[in-house]
Amino acid sequence: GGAAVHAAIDLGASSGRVITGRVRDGVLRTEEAARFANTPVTVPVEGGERLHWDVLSLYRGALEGLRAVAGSHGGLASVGIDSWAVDYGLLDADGALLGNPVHYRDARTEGVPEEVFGYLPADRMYAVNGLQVQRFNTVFQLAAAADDPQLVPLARDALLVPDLLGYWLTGERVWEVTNASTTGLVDARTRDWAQECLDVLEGSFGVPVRDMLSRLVEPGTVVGRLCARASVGGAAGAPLVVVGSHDTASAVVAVPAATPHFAYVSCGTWSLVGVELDAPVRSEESRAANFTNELGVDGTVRYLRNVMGLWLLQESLRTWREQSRDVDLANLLERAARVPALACVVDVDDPRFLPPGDMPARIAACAAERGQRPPEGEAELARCVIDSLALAYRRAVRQAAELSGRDVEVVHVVGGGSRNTLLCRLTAEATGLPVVAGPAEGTAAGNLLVQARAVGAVEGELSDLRRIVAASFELRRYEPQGDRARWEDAERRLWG
Ligand code: ADP
Ligand code: LRH
Repeated sequence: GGAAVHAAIDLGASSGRVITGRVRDGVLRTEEAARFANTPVTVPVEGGERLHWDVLSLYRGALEGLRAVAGSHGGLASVGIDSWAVDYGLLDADGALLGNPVHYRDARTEGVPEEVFGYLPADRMYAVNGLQVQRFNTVFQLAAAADDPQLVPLARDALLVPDLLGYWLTGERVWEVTNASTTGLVDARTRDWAQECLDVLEGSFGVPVRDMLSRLVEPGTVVGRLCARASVGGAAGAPLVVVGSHDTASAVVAVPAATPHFAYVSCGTWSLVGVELDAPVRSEESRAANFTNELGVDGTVRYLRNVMGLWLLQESLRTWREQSRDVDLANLLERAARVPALACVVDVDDPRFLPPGDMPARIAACAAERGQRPPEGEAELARCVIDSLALAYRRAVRQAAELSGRDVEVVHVVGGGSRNTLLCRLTAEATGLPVVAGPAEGTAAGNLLVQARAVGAVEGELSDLRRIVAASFELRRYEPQGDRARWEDAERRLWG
């Protein structure tokens, strides 16, 4: 009995999970019902290789989780789905999936932004979509795939990953707008399609993209009900709520801020660092700093920069494992905390770090290029990554505040990285601002609260949802202590 149970399907780059939640007396109680690996797969193609998401295994993990929670709760009040941004599946005329979605870290988009800017210059594009240039933005992926026989003429529809799963569960095809805003195809002011960007794909690349899009929907919309034929067991009939289906949009909903004067670090595989605004910033300075205007829940704009994130550490751990050195994360971080600070820093956003591969070797090479002694051993390497991340957060928080005119008094760290006490402590020191860490499952919390509100289980604005988050999770506060000047020195070492 009691409050209705909502289920969030949250697909992160490092794992997928099904998390249930119910709201009672202003408190959200969550429970992790299922967690499954998200392991990309590389396969050979003519003249090279391609990196794919294993989307069917993710769907299976989600289905198993849904069936289990619906069974134990006697049904579900609602379901919502979020995932990483930009990637899509293609459907044929029968609505069948064409191939496996390609991973944004695949090499096929190398050099493609420059090619697209030959038709629509970067400043014109930014004036419309307000998006930072990342070679994996959907607009560049579609341009890169223009000659792919699965795209033209076979594909009739494209759906972003959460909307693809939503289609399998309900039969409804939509484009959720926060996630759509990461594609490069949406106008950041109107929250509608950016005709100039669609034109360039159609006119210059021959990709009939308009035929492949469905209606844009705002978070909080019920798009359909889970069909029994999707093998969802007792979850059949539950409403599917379109939430902030971009994981970062859901994470920002769950920032437990008590004032508008906050910056956030949504800290997982990526670190998304920025502020929340009412309107996009499309100045030339903003474009030069590669800040992005992604759309948020309730008409907001997520003004942020992508920082390469804990990917650097994850991929180092994977590299070591491949070399038969199994390193435990908690132990590694303890050892890293004892390594002297800022001995070696790298620009974490160096594009060479984007693809999978030997990460410690790439980090060492970047350190050496700057005349630094490269990290030796695992603890020094981890320390270099964490110092370098804190340094990048310092710069991004300051630039977000300067470029948007928003005063920032506190930095909220949400996501798995909020559990990294060394990183949080150094972020406070580097930014000179208090850091509030948690919730670690912020994305799922934001997903659940937008569902709960859509079906009438809670009401209010973002500030009300944030009050619920603050009351529901244990948060840790880090005061800015230590020597700020050494961060200034390190910043000069990297960026002059
Ligand atoms: P994503 O959504 O991109 O899959 P998460 O938000 O789940 O990422 O964050 C995963 C990261 O969080 C891991 O790579 C790890 O660095 C960090 N993390 C998770 N748990 C802990 C922990 N107990 N201590 C330190 N770091 C942690
Ligand atoms: C984080 C994230 C980020 C995007 C990236 C592709 O998971 O959604 O916001 O830029 O993945």
